[in-house]
Parts: sequence; C-alpha cells; structure tokens
Amino acid sequence: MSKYTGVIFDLDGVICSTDRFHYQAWKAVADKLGIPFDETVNSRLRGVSRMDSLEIILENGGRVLSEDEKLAVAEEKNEIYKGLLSSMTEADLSDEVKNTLLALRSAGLKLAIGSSSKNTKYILKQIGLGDFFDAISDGTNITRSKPDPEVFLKAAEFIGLSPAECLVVEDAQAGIEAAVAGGFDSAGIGDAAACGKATYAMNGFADLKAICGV
Ligand code: B16
Ligand code: MG
Repeated sequence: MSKYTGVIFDLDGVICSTDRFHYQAWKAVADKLGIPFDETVNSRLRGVSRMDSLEIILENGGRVLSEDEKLAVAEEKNEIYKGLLSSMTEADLSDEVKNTLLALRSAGLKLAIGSSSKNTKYILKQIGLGDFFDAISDGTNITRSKPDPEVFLKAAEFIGLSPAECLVVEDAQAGIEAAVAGGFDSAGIGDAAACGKATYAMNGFADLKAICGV
C-alpha cells in the first residue's frame, strides 16, 4: 500500500523542461531594454511567477518602469515564449516520466499538477498529457506565488485530499518551501534535491516509485 494517496507535481523542471524557452524569451526583451541578463539570473526565475520574474530581471537594469510598461514587457515575453512552446511535441516527454506516471496511476494514486505557470494547460497539451491529470492547479487559479503554499493547497483540494495525504514533487527551492509551508512531504529533483529542505532528494523521476512504495 502506498504511503501517499496523491502526488502533486510541479510542471516545469519536473514533468518537462521549458527553461531554455524562458531564457530565450526573457533574453530577447532584456536585450531590447538594454538590461544585462544571463543564465545565472535565469536560474533565479525557476518556479517564480512571470511578474515576480520581471522584478528580478529589473534589479540589474537601472531602469524604472511604470506598471503599464511592466505589463507590456511581460506580455511581450509571453508571446515569444508561447511561440517557442509551439515547437514542443510528445517527444519532449521522457519515457522515464511517462512510465513512472503510469505506474503511480496504476497503483491508484491521484495525480495533480501544482505549477506557477499560466501556460500549464498549453504545455501539457503539447507533450501529450492534456487529459492525463486528475486536477490542475496553476498560475491561473492563484493569487500568491511560491513559496506561498496556495498552488499546492488548491491542488490537494481539487483532488479531495489533505496535505498530509499528498507528496509534492518540485525542482525549485521556492517550491519545496511552499510544500513545507503547506504541510506537505516533498520530493526534490535537481536544485531542489540539493537544498536540504525536501523530505526526499531524488536522483531521477523514477525514484518516485520507491518513495511512494508502488
Ligand atoms: P508563465 P513551474 C514556472 O513553472 C517556471 O519555473 C517559471 O520560470 C515561470 O516564470 C513560471 O512558471 C510562470 O510561467 O510565464 O508561463 O506563467 O516550475 O511552477 O511549473
Ligand atoms: Mg519548476
């Protein structure tokens, strides 16, 4: 019998990776504004909402933008990002992720998404998981970004479970902090595995089978 009744997955950096597209899109708008932007700044944007990401980028800018200008820059970035997402296909979903998701589903676990992205449904459709999850909680149904636990608490609510019954899977430290704040156990991959705050540190996605006991 599994230790958990549900698993809530972050999307970007866990189910698939669109990091390079975020980088290219932010780089294009930062270049236009004459603001320095590199991979180091980009890595600070992991798990952070679009508008909060823009604030981090502007820290290096020596530029003050009005709220309307910020919204226009974020919109321009998103249009570039969505254009890049259109090249994604089912080939961008790894066999390891696909097979592990199927094993968890076969064991009867409820599976949900808890992502900061407002493009979650589009990304899932592109990689062939448009109808797969039992619930999606994302940037369109929250008012507070990770490390606030709202996105995961909503995901648990959508699948009818308490935080204690769910495991959160994350690649960002802000996401692990959100899980802890919400009372969830967490499994970290990549940066989140190294941050020392996750309940479990994973070497790869398939580790979830052992963590969940399936
Ligand atoms: P959007 P996740 C996050 O996705 C990304 O890690 C982060 O880089 C991005 O700024 C955020 O989504 C918002 O994305 O502009 O598409 O609404 O890791 O929470 O799945
Ligand atoms: Mg992520």
